[in-house]
Amino acid sequence: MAGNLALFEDIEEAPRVEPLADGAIVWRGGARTFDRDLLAAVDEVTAQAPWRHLITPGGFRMSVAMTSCGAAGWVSDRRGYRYDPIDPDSGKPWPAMPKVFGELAAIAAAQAGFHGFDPDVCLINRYVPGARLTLHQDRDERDGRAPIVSVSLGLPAMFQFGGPQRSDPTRRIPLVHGDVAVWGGPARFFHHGVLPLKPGSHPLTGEQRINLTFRRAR
Ligand code: MD6
Ligand code: FE
Repeated sequence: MAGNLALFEDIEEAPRVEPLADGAIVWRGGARTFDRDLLAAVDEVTAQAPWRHLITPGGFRMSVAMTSCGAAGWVSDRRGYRYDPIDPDSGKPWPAMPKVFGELAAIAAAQAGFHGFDPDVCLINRYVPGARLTLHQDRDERDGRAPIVSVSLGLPAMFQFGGPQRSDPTRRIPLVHGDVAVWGGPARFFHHGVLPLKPGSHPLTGEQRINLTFRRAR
């Protein structure tokens, strides 16, 4: 019996789509077959545009480390948050978006009914235990008709998903390695966040969670 159970634990479930809200889904396991390629591509990006902890316009250091690739990256300074085509740390354009990134993002968006998604920017976040992202909206992108596609790799996280108002009730959705959340259409500007990451280790990423978020920003 124990042997049979051990065998079951090795069988991975097929990816499946879970509805979250009108315009929002979680595609469970959707990125799993790409995981090694995605993580190798993250290493290529961070070799050119290393992880950094942004300082919020209010002067706080973010617990999440961040970098970007594509036509612009997410930057923050005394002037506020914005998408910038130049990485302020290198003075050069951000690394190009790896091919596997764009392909996965388009497939994932289509699972939620957003066909032809062609992201121009990917923000890459690294969470270590304790790192979190407070409830916020993604509303600085030029094209709000395009969805946000968010890929989870490594350690599991508890995602918070609310509504159009900050005060709307939030749901807690566990996101594990390979899960892809998509929100667009009526859910495009819904509040969301990530609760403090719990300690742990993942075979592919070690003691961290990597999140890729794709958008049409410029
Ligand atoms: C997540 N990320 O890490 C969700 N938003 O699961 C985000 O909501 C996010 O990673 C704006 C910028 C970068 C992000
Ligand atoms: Fe966000």
